[in-house]
Amino acid sequence: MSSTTRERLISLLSESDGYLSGQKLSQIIGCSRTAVWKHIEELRKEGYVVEAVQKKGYRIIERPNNLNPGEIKHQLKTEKFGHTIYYESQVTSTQELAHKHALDGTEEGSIVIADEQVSGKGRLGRAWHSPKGSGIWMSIILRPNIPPQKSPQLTLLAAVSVVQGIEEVTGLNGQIKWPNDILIDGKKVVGILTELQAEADRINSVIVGIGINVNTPREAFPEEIANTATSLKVEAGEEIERAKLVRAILEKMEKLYLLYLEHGFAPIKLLWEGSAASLGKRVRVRTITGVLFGRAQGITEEGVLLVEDDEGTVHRVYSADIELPHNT
Ligand code: BTX
Repeated sequence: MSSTTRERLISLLSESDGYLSGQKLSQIIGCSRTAVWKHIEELRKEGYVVEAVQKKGYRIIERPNNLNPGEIKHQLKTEKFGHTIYYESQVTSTQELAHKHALDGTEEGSIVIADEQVSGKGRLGRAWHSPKGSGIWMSIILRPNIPPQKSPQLTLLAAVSVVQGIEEVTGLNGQIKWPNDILIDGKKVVGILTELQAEADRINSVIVGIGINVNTPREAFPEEIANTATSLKVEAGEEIERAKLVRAILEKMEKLYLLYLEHGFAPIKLLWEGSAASLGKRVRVRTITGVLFGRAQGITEEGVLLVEDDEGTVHRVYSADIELPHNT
């Protein structure tokens, strides 16, 4: 079944109050009733429970917890974000694929999303554990007209959007650890990786990669992250609908992105500070040049972290890993 027919069928059945007859569906979609029936069978194979009642028609009574474009687009309230979706059941890394689509000129707000990544990327060549079916592994393509040195601000913007999306869908309160981790109860539930396609003074595209442990069971984390990672399901105590969370994040992110383009970083900075885990606290800062201890004072208008050491010198930290007191 072509993905557009599937998307149409899912949204028609989802938006209808009651049953929709095979005849009506075939008229709207423009295919035979037998073709509609075949499409319904395909949906069932994907995990939809579709009730069929004689003389009335079809009705979806249960949806699978999947990330198919039709599921994400159903009820998506954005102008642009998520309107083009490249979905794959398995990829090496959604970042890799997003770079290709960005080069090919895909529209701003396009997303690449996968059910599984076999070599998910973290920062600095690290790996991101991205098992099948339990997370959100997604890359969003942006084309802001800003100088390349401002691009770290988009990582912070993405972090705020994800915190807002998580709160709306699960009620959980994420805390942002500068620059790109979201923690719940001190454990990492989200990682964000921002990459650029740019010339010296001009951005062609920014690829914002977001990895969220959504329904990962506690025991499914590999040993090396078992004590530092958590999932929304573990924290909320219930299964979370992934497509709904993707929608919420896209909606929040589009709003903040438009605000950012119009008013700059200042309003984003305020929101970011409101969810920051490290501000005012003693932190250990690991950069490529060494380790620094001090108090995280805040972030600058550019998104740079300010850390005051024990001698009272304030350091500007552009890129580093931060450790908070309870895990130092
Ligand atoms: P990071 O370098 O800050 O974090 C990577 C570190 O986090 C790893 O070294 C490991 O200790 C730990 N870790 C690995 N996997 C997980 C996990 N699932 N949950 C919690 N902790 C973990 C963070 O990098 C940026 C991650 C971005 C991931 C997204 S997914 C979509 C997109 N595609 C892609 O390949 N990467 C991004």
